[in-house]
Amino acid sequence: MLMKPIQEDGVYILPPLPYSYDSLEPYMDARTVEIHYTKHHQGYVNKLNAALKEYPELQKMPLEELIIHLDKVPEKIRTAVRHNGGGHFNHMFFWNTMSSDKKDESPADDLKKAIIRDFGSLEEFKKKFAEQAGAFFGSGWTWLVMDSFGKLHIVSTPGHDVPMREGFQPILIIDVWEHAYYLKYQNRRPEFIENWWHLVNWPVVNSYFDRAKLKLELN
Ligand code: MN3
Repeated sequence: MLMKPIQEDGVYILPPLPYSYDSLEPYMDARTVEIHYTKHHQGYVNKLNAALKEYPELQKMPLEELIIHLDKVPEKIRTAVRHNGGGHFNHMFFWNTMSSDKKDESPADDLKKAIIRDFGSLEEFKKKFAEQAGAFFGSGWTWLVMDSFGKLHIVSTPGHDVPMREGFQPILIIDVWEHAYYLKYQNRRPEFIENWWHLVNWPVVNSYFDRAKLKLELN
């Protein structure tokens, strides 16, 4: 089951991971997944809750709205919400777009057509995506996104920033913070990215592509 924001009495809880810690082996090792999920991701959820503690009206806002419309968040907690709300959202998106069912599928026809239209070929897209993710300086994320005209782009965001603030809809994401790969790959981020392709959950990515079109009313 896909991860989505879950709250109990306004307090966010870490949703269950859609697979076991060891199920992304050998491309992503169990120890990395466990620490990433139980320490890093949990940490963002905890800090988001701490920031929202005194603001029941913000606890009621959908998480995505909260991190897009940071102007609605009081300045006192804005940075904390940006970092930790984004951290929670981005990690759920990341876990959801990977699968333990490593069949090496490819995108469904509609998405594949859009990728070929905007990047030339699936291979060229993968190459550009890997290059951008590999070259991104510091901690952040690389995304496949859709703009308001339906065109696909590869963008990177620092920290836990989200592309929706620039009007893009997210389709695919990779975590390029060192904590995502350091135990297994050390400084070899390009190797991590190359192996991560084996984990991409294309059926879910296809559903995010469809969702993006719906949100942008392009259907
Ligand atoms: Mn991470």
